[in-house]
Amino acid sequence: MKKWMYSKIPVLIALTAGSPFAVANTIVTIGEQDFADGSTMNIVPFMTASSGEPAPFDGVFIGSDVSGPNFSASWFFSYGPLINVTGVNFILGIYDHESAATGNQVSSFKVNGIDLTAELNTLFESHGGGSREDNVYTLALPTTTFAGLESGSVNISLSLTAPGLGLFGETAFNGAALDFSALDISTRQDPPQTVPEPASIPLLLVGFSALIALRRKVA
Ligand SMILES: [Ca+2]
Ligand SMILES: [Ca+2]
Ligand SMILES: [Ca+2]
Repeated sequence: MKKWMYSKIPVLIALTAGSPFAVANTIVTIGEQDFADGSTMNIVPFMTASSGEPAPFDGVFIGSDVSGPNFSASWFFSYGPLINVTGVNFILGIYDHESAATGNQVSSFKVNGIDLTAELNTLFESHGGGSREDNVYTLALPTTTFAGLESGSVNISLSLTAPGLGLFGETAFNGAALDFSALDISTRQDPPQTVPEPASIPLLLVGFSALIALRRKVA
């Protein structure tokens, strides 16, 4: 009768896992944020706080709730070209836009000519917008805007419409003012292409597999 005995030593394989790509954030801002979301103040403190910042973020009230016209402004971000944009947040601090009034207050919003009126209006209607209220909104821009954002030149245009809000209810026009605006741009950082990669050393540890046979002879 024969009896075989053998032992196993596990075979260890260390996989060379690919390291995830790093992500960098580029933040460009026009004007400076003077008020937190939900702040309510009269026009004079608002104008004073933003005085001296670049137009249209210089505290000047654009249009008029009572006599018109409606708010309309455009501004321009300029920064160096970027590559591999993976996400962009558009951030806006705006005063007295009055989305709390009935209907939609955003009549037009474009980023490099791409119409995002509905997207910004949904955000405006989601909260804030009381009379003399300053709100800060963050809108994640769709991928259709990324090519333009990689160019480093971004035109923003925003127009509002009535009704606004006044002491005696809704108004025939809707003026507003701007506190600040920013773009928070995420880019994927690929490994440098000019540096040769170190020789890949696959960590393959082959364990020993021993087979020990004991042969016994039964007498
Ligand atoms: Ca509204
Ligand atoms: Ca207004
Ligand atoms: Ca400001």
